Amino acid sequence: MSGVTWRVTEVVFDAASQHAGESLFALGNGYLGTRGSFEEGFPGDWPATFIHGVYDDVPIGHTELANVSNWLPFDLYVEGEHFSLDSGEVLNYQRELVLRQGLLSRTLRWRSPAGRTVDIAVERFVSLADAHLCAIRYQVVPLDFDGQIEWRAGLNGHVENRGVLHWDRLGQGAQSGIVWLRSRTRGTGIELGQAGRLKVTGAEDVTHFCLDCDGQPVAAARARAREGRAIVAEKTVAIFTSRETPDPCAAAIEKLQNLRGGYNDLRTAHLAEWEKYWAVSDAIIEGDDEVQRAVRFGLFHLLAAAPWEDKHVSLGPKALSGFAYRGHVFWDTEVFMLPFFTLTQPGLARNLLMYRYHTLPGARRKAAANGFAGAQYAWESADTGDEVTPTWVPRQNQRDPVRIWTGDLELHISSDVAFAVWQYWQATGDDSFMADYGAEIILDTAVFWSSRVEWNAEKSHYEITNVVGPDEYHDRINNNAFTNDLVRWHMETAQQVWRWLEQKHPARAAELADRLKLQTQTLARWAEVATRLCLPVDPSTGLLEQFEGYFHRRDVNLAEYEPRTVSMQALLGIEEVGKTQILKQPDVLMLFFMLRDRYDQCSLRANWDYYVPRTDHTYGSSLGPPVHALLACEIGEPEAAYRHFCRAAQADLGDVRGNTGDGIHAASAGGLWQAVVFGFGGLRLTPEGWSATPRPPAHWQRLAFRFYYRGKLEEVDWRRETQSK
Ligand code: IFM
Repeated sequence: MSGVTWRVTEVVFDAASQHAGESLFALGNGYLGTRGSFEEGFPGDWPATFIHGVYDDVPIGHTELANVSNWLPFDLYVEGEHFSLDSGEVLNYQRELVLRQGLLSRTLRWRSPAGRTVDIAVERFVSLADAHLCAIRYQVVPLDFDGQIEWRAGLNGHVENRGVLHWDRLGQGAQSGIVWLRSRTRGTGIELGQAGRLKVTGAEDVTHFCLDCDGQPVAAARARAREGRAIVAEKTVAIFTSRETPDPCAAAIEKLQNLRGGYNDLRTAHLAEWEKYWAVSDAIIEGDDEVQRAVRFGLFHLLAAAPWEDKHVSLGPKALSGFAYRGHVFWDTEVFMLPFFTLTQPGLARNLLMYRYHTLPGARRKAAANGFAGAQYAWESADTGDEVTPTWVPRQNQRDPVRIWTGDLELHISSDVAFAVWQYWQATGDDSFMADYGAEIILDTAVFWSSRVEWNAEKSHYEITNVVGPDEYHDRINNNAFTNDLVRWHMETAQQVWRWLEQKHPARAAELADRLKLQTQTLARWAEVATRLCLPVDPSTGLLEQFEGYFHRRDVNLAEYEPRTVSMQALLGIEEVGKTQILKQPDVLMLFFMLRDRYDQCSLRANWDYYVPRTDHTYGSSLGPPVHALLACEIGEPEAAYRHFCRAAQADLGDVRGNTGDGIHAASAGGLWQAVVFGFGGLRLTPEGWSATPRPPAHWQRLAFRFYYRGKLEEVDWRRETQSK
């Protein structure tokens, strides 16, 4: 049995927060993710299953992960009365996600409108041992009657992405107790095949039959149940797409036909895989159960969504748990989530980076379309790597749409990806990845920057104008300190990578030199850009100006707007907030987060003191709090560190921004881990080795985590009692 910090439990179902519950209780297995909707449905629910890479066209947002046919439907009829939480009487209720095991369960006692009482226990999982299998076990105990129990276990093709229909149904049917459904995405032509079957045990007189409802084939069973005796139904579903096999429906049917054993066997194999993940990836915090649970909750969702087979897909800001951001991939993955994978599951990190390698053609198309050389990564990326950020989006209750500039101008993404490649290489020592894939990413994005920077003859320096930095409250700005300094790092690093490649892998270097048109002058140019790129810094204090003219924007005392329940952007409006110094999320401080070793404490202090009071911490971006938590540890402000950390920990479990229903905040989850390990754990990785100087909050009794450094599994295990001896 797992303890309380491994469980997310709900003891009262509140229909008003059902969408948040669907996100919190989502399951995933690196291939697909399914929201925590109820098997029998509930009015207004948003059930969804997303499969990595199954994108389809959509207006405005270009493309989105298409919600696939729902494999959950499992309806119970008690003497003909349909069980649902909005009918009859719910006498007790508990829903629980066991993070350690990837199991979602519900136990409840229900009295039907006609007065029959049953105990219900439903458990489900999406198999981590076989990504194409999902299973549900449904137990019923009649408490005050003998009578007929019927289950209908369906595959529901009537699904949508919030009003957008993505599927053409190609066929459905039943054979030897297995029901199946075939469909195809309308724009991208990806075929989906699902097959399901139902098995009932613990009752006499069981009749299995199939129903052929339009778009919803159903495997059903009817049985006589006796008072006090448990009767159990098991639904097993297999899912494939044409991304893996030419005939996904045949593959799904075959998978079920060849399956040996039942629910318990599948469950055992599934649990064993989760054990393997946690053996390395867990971060242990003793003395603070709430925080421990939140950290594990975040890691669960990251692990649940990380692709372990597919090297052409990546993680969106909601992982596979919700509709928001349409499954597009942002810098959230490389900067916030990836370090967790790089250090604890390097194979998964490599897959995620391979997605960036495979989408280089899209990045090259973007650079070329903008008149630049090399590769310019999309701010929002999907299957091909082409830019899929919406350009104009409708505003609620307003006539005019709003222009979204991030796709055009949030350029730092190209260096964020390069940074993640470098970090991965430094931590793993995976030279073959670097030579075969990583170097090309770093070099071709450097080629892009070299053509993008502008020479200002008057000031005799390079600059980068008209950009958006991490703080999206300000757009179309010049010389964003974060972007410029990251580009400086990028130009320096590209030279290093190039020299390494020439020395260690000369054939590959020659091939890339030819293809990317790299010459001796290219390197000299990178060196020049690195030294002469402008960075607005006050040399006496180390204070960086977020962008040119930032200090002249209106300074606002955020305390004057308290208490509030919405972001400063919602309060002041997009245009007005842009005229102030208010930040949506750390921008200059992101430099200190990412390039910690390039700055000293004095300069961190100056920038911390300036920018923290001007940041919209609670209702700005969820990416901010973990960054502030980590930096507060660095600067020696334990109380602030813990305050920001708790804010990050509550992002979903407390539904701080009221948008957990749209999907969990995966970047915040990855940032939380970084705050634990690099912040409170004080882990530092250098080319010479690693060190850790833990500085946990005063009430933590233990902080322990594992990580791979250059192929070796390492451990930090700090305990308060050993410290005080
Ligand atoms: O990538 C982030 C960005 O930094 C802030 N807006 C939301 C995006 C997706 O999480």
